[in-house]
Amino acid sequence: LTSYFATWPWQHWATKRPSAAALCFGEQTFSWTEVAARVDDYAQGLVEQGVKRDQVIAVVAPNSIQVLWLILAIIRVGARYVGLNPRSTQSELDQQLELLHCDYIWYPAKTGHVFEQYQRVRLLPPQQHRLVPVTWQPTRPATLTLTSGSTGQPKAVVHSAQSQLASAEGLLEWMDFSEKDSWLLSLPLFHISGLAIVWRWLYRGARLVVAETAMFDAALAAVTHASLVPTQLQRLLATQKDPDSPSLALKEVLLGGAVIPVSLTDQAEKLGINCWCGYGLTEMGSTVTVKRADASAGVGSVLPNRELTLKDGEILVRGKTLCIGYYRNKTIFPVAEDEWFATKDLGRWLDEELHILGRIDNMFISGGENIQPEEIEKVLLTHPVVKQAFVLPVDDSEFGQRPVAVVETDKALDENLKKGLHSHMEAQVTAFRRPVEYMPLPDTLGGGIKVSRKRLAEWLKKQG
Ligand code: 4YB
Repeated sequence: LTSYFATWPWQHWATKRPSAAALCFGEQTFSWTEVAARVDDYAQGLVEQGVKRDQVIAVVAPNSIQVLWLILAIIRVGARYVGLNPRSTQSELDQQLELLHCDYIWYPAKTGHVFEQYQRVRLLPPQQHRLVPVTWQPTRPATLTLTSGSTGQPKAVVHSAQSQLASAEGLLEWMDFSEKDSWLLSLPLFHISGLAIVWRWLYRGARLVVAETAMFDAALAAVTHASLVPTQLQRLLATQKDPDSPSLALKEVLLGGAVIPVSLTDQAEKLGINCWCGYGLTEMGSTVTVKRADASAGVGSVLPNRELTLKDGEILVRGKTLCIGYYRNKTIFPVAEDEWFATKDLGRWLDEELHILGRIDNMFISGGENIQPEEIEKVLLTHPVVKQAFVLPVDDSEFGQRPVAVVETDKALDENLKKGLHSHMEAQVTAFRRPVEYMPLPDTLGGGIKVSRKRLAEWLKKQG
């Protein structure tokens, strides 16, 4: 195994380009020397609080510069970082923390949650100056990332620095990201898409921009690079219609996590933003396939350091970016039975590019016919007012199950629009696949980085 750096990546850059700007937070800029010094300080602070190698530290917080310092310091002491979504309910967090058996927890002063059983750590400067006795070992477990899958049962995916640097290396062979460029920390550090930004920054020795929520839009206009889920890009394009909005420095946007409508990338490209359409997953350290946006709805071809094959329509993946395993009961279990990891995603090659057809476990049966919800969602998304669309089954005495559409629209979803949507579908979708009803996506379920189908289904059940 080749290793990317001979020492901690921040130490490498502190030696190579000590005064280059590495990290920007509001008005503050840290050079690589300053980043390396801070990480060592906070790492020493963790050691003084009792943190040891291989221990697990859970962080329940939205993105902030503190969370970034914590992640780097945790890795520096040979411990393991796991981020939890602070918008989860108490019972979800309790379930996740139980799975993780974490040794310590960090959360901001203001929290709506209770974490009585867990010992709290702080981000403290060291009391004594002594170097943390852990050397750079790129293959040791460094981060745990929760992924819920379809069942909603969380799994903790373990990655090493090596697997995530391999992910960064492959992507940056295709996508330009120079030392002078800045990538906004535009996705949560408790999700693989946010962590992947940190590893690309470390791999390249470029600039990372961390913004408070209130400054997010301004920061997004000022950086050169960002990773966005399609709904974030949609929001950005909407703000650009305001003549007072700041002009964009944004050159490259990496999209992923959900279906990326061609109409969306068309609009962004017209504003001069180079859009990259990706398909990725937590187990592979984010992006697996990618392409520059074009007229087709595919997700491009396989990046270096990854391999992909189809088996009975299912996407299987492997390679240097594959995680070490799943963490439970204080043990790391392998993710793949035979070296290939089965994604549960259905895919197809069309003109040398991968197309994602949907998830195997979203499929349902209506009157004896298979229905793949994503197929219907794709058609809904071609309607000009539809911004997000989800098709879910509802129980039906005659058909077993029938499709219902939950949509986010530009205009109010009144009877008129419902009729419009129905005729849009009538023209393109066979009768048994057409939604029997259209409902507005509730605000409480539409935010965040990914809409949970499990939560949507629970909400739908309550609607009667
Ligand atoms: C898709 C999909 C697609 C994933 N079409 N379904 O750095 C990045 O690659 C990045 C940049 C911007 C936004 C997101 C990312 C990601 O990492 C996304 C990775 C991700 O979503 N991981 S996940 O474990 O939470 O979910 C994986 C699942 O998401 C896949 O198994 C697919 O079902 C789905 N998905 N990209 C359609 N382009």
